[in-house]
Parts: sequence; C-alpha cells; structure tokens
Amino acid sequence: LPETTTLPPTRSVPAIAHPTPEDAFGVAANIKYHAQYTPHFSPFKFDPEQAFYSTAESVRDTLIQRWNDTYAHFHKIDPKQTYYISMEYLQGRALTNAIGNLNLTDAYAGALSKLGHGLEIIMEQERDAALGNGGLGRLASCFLDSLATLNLPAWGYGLRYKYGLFAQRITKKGQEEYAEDWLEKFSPWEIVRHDVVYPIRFFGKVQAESDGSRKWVGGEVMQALAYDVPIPGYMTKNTISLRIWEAKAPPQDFDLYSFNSGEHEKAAILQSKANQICAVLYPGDATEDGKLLRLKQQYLLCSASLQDIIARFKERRPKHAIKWTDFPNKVAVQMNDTHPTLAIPELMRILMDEEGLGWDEAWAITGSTVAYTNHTVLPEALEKWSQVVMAKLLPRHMEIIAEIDKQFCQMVKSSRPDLVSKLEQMRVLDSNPHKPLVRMAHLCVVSSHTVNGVAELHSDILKRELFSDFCSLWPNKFQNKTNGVTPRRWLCFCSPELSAIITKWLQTDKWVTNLDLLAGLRQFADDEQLHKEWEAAKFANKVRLAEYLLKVTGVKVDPTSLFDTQVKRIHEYKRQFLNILGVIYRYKKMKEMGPEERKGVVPRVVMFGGKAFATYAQAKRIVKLVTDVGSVVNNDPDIGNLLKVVFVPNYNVTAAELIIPASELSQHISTAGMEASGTSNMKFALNGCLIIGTLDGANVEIREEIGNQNFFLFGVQADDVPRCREERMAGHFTPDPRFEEAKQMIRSKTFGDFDYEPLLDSLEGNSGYGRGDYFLVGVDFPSYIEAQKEIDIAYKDRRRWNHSSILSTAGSGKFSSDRTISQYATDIWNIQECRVP
Ligand code: 4GP
Repeated sequence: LPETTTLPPTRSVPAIAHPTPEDAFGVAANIKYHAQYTPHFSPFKFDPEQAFYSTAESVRDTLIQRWNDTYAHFHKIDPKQTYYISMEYLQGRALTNAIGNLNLTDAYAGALSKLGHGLEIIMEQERDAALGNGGLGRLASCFLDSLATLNLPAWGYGLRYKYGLFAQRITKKGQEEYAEDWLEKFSPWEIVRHDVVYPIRFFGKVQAESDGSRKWVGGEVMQALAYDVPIPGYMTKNTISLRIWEAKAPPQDFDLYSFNSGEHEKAAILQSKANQICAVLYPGDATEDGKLLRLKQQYLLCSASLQDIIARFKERRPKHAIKWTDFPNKVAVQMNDTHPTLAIPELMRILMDEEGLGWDEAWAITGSTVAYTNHTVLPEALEKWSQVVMAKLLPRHMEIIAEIDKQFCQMVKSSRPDLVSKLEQMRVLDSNPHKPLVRMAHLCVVSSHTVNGVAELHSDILKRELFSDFCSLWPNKFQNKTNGVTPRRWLCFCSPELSAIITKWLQTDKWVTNLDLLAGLRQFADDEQLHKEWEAAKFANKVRLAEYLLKVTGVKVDPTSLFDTQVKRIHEYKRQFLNILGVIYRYKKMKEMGPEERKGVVPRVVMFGGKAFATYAQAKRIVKLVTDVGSVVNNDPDIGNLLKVVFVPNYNVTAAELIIPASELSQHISTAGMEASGTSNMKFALNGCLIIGTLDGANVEIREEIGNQNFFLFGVQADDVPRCREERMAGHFTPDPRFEEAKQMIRSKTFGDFDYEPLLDSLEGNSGYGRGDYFLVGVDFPSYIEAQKEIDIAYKDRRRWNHSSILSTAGSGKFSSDRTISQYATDIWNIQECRVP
C-alpha cells in the first residue's frame, strides 16, 4: 500500500446500529464517516494509522449501542450482579477480538479493502492495552470475555494506568525498562464518564459523633473518574463494562491565587498528586512514599468501585424500598487476589458511617457479599501492610480492621479453644511491636464467604498448608476453581487456519462456545488427511512467527525446526534458568559431536519471552544469560540452524497471539507446588502444542485430560519438595555430572564475561532463601534432560507427534474460561444468565 492513501469517494453515513456480516458497503461508509467527522488526524490523509482509528470508532458505534442495551436490560431486570475487582487486566488488542465476537470480520475486511487497506495491516496499528503484569491480569481479561459471552450480569473494575507496567527492550546489557505509553494517541475503546465521579479521601482523622457513630473527616479529597470499556460477548448482544478509574483533583482545588502570583507548581499540587496515583502499575515500594502510593491505588480502586456498586443498588430501587439485607442478594464482589482487600473495610465503613447500619448488620452483609481468589502461595507476594502506614492514610479503615481482628480472636477463643495456640499466626493483625502489620490475605479469609484457589493442586495446598487452620475452622469456605482461557482469542482469532480445520472435521463451529466438543477430534487422531492439514496450519503459523522473530530480534530461524517456547514472567520459581542450562548442555554436546552424528540432531529454535520485575536482580541476570547464550550459539558456524536461542522482547498479549499458535513444544517447568495454575499452558495445549512440565499447577489436570503419553513429565513432586530442599541444604546431594558441565560452561566464560556468580551461587548448597538451590534446579536437571531426549525422539516420528498434538487440542475442553466462569457463577456468586433480547 502507498504510504498515504486518500479517502476514496463513497457515501458517508453515521452509525449503523447493528450491521450484519453482509454490510461491507455500509461499514465502509461508516468508517469514512468517522474519518471525516470524528477526525483525530488531518481529514485529507487516510494512512493505516488513521484508518485504524476510524475503523475502531466505527466498531465502537456498534459496541456502544449494545452496551447501552445491556445496561438498560440489566437495569430493568435488576438481577444479582457480580463485580470483579482487579488491579490488573491484560486486554491486549481489541479490534480483532471485537469484530470477531460481533461476527463482522468479513464485513470489516471487505469494507477496508474498498477503502484501499488490508485488515491485517490495520489491526497491527493498535497498541496493546497494557493494564496488567502477568497471569492474574490476563485471567481477568479472559473472565470478562466469558462473562459477556455467557450473558451473565457482571462487570469488571480496574484502574486506568497511564503507563501500565513497563515496556521491555533487550540490549547488550540485558533487559531495559521504559515507560509503556499505551495511551500516547488515546484509546478508541474507552468512553469517558464525566457523569460518574466519586470523592476519594486520604489521610485525615476519625471523629466521634454525638450519637456514638464514627466519622472520617479532613485530609485530602481526590476524585475518581470512570472510563468504560465495552466488552462484547461472542455472538450475543450482551456487552458488559470494564470500568477503569482515573484519579483527578477536584476542579475547585486549582489555586488560582498562587498561580497568578507566579507559584505555578504549587497551584496545581493536588492535580500532580492525583496524576501519580494512576501513573504506573506496581510502582516501586521500597520507600515509605512508594508504599503510600500503592496503598492509595488500592484504596482508590476499592472505594470508587464500592461507591459505584452502592449507587447502582440504590438507583435500581425506590428510596423508601432500600433494604440493606437485600444487598448480598443483588451484589457479589470478587476480589482478584489481595490487592482489592480494602473493599472489605470500605464496604463496612460505607454501611456503618454513611448508611447508619450497626456493626453486626454491616458485617453480615459484607461477609455475604465478598469472596476472595488466591493466586499464589509465594510468601513475598502475600501482601502485608504496615499498620502505621495504614493508620496514617486510612485511619477509619485501620479502626475497622482492628475490630475485625478483635472479634475474630474472641470468636476463636470462645468456639475453638484448640486453635488458641495458633491464634497469633492466624490473626489479621501481626502485632510484632517492631513492625506491626496487617495481613491482607488473612483479612480476606476471615471476611469472605468463599476462598478459592485456581487449580486443584493449588487449592489443596491452600487447604493443607497456607490456610490450614482457617480450613479447620471453616471447612466449607474453601473451593477450587481451575482457571481457564477464552477459546475466542486463544484459538479462533489467533489461529484461524487451525480453527477452520477443527470446524471442518467436527462439522460444527459450536466448539467455540462449548469447548468440550473438541473431544470429537479424538476419533480422527490417526487420520492421515487430518495430520496433513494440521501440520500445514501449524507450519503456516511457524512461518509467520519466523518473520516476526527476524523483525524484532534480527535472528533468522528455520521454520522446519522444532519450535520450543517458554513465555511467562521471569522468575526463579518458573525456572527459565533450568531451561537455559538445558540449552547450554545441548549446545555443549553438539559441539562435541562429529559431523555425522550432528546429522541426527533435531534442529530447534528455543524461544524465551517475559518481563523481569525491574528490581528483581536474579531475574534480570537470567534474561541476560539467555541473550548471551543466544549471541554465541546463533553465530556458531558449527551449529548453523541446529540450534537457535531467541529472547523475544517485550512479551505481551499480541506477541503471545503469534507465538502460541506457532509453538510445538512449550515449557511449564516450575518447582512443584509453586505455580498456582498457569494459564499459558492451557493456551499452548489448546493450540496443539505439547508440554514439557512438572506436576505443578494446572499441568496436573492438563496431563489428566490429554493423556500421560502426550505430556513430557519430569521432576520431583510437590510433596517431596520440602524433603529435597532439606537434603540439599544439608549437603546430602550429589549433583549430576551433566549439571556440573552446564554450570562450568558459564563459569568458563564461553558466553562472555558478565558476572554470573550470583546466579550460579543460588544453585549451591549455601543457605538462605533463593540460595541453597531453593528452586531445586540441580535436583530436577537430570530428569529434565532425559525428558528432552524423549522429545527429540518423539519429534522425529511425525505420526506420533501429530497424533499427540491433535490429542492435546482434543483434551483441552475443560480449560475454557466459560467452564470456569460458569462454576464461579453457580458455586460462588449465585448469579443467573440475563440475556439481552
Ligand atoms: C498468577 C499465578 O502465578 C499463575 O500460576 C496463575 O495461573 C495466575 O495467577 C492466574 O490465576 N499469579 C499472579 C500474581 O499473576 O501476581 O500473583
């Protein structure tokens, strides 16, 4: 296409309420209307970028129509509604998904071609909405898709970070972070709600009123402004809201007097403070200011969302008919991890201090409304807030939390004397006199009606270990809800070729909303014709990915190689280190081979991707090691195409949509018991990619569903981990010589002279967390290498590999987020379908 295209002369028309798939002409006219009448650029140009924004505005017309209809319908029916509160959403691009869900992909492709553009190029103009960090955020986004698709009355709440987490660049130094300015040119998907603004107080003090009630007064009062992002369901009119909040200073707080006397910064000080709140996700919290900022974010999210939920509850009934005991019959609040824990004291505060309810009534309502999902057992991720910071920023909430703690202690003492010896560990407040803390997870467990883990193994660990005492107190409170992923984004739209083949062989496309139907592929798992088609679709995806890799890394890979991938946040427990040590060992062995022997080697492209948290030094060393190994291996003439090691920069949803459908092997190799679930494992399996993995998180269930022989298992099991760690620490461990060889390669500076000692040190039997090989890399190394050998053998046998690949997809039915969400709806939220007619 030429750089600049001008708009061809067609008729311009504004919104078509519900375009049909045949409406390419109408759609083209509507895109043109937006290019002319909602211009953000010169109306005389129609480059891909302009065309993207006009296309998005056109799709948005349809979304808004449906979103209004959905709101009106929910308002009329007044069903019980779920509110999903999450600090993170990893939405990715919206255009492909929206037109796919609306069944308008062909209409838009046709319309754009009339206007001189190809749909694919236009889609590539969109930036990922980067409001998340990892699995927890992407899960939230999959859940929204399923909630809308299942016509469930539900909404998401989040924050509108200006910069998200960070964008990653890979240089000679390893990972570098820079601000991810995803809103640089505005997002076409949001609707600013100037009519939805709530006050948010920070600091101040608590005042005792003459009637005995408590009132929080003074301090700073900011505002939360709502932005709505419509989320369309698949093939349904239902279009729900993701409501994200932005912090603002109240307009009257601009100090005109200071400004006119030349003190410009002072005049807008509250605005500048407000801007800090939603600047980034997970701002550094090493300083007290950093901690305050994180707590402000959490409180803003919870307070604005609850004020909004309560406003809606009131709006849907006449003033005289408000019965607060009815609240839990109309509202379910799901706290996605502990970040939204402040929803608990905030709901208590509003009910007591603003609505005048007594403690017992407010407590009963709160307890029947909120539920909590735990996503990790890693101690450093279980939030604990300083009581001092909490009391300073949120004095009334600290009082409420202390009262919850007190009543909990009384209850245990009176009803469960056997637990009294455990009480100090169970309490909400950790009253260590030097560093008094609030344990947010305990506050969640004590206050919620339901607590769930995200895979069977993880939920068992919660019950048996992390929350075992609570579980003995309230055995019925604990549930499992194995995670899932949306098959729309993660199969239909990211791999249309494979989807078409599935539809053809199953003779139905109903699997898109009933993923169990994929099991129907099992009967064809040995069909040669299917093998041919399957392999061709995978190959086309590999070619596409190879082009992308060349573009973003400069590394040329051969698409006939085995594509082996590990993409996820970089963390020691996820063991990218084990993977790269395996690669190093493979490289060494290949170097030792003669030319004849090398001919038998299965060529591999080993891909890594993921972000290391900016302050996590070990994780950054791992990134650096991967890139250093890549620089040597990829340029070694002895090796050629037999091995390539690529670090894909800035892994995000869009990159995942290219990588996952093209991968043939993916690595989910965490130390057993440490990965709560994993969700990319589900996406890979769904796309016919085989897994090498430990018995951890949802791997356990995936292996059960797809069959042991289609899963490359290795490593110690969760129950054996404590014993292995002890033995390792006590020096009762003889390292495998192959493990020593791999480490020695790094020490010998084969991959450059960067100081990898701190990383290598973590593998030795020293002491302390993260050392003494806490993650058991050395223990699992031999079985990992054996599993890799088995993979090489299996890959050479194309029939066997294709057979397993088809069975992977066929066995993935359970891992649809539609299944997960239906279970939440029935077992936790008690909500029913509310379909827009
Ligand atoms: C992640 C878990 O690490 C991952 O195993 C799980 O699949 C995902 O949540 C969704 O449940 N946890 C986080 C986090 O992202 O920040 O704790």
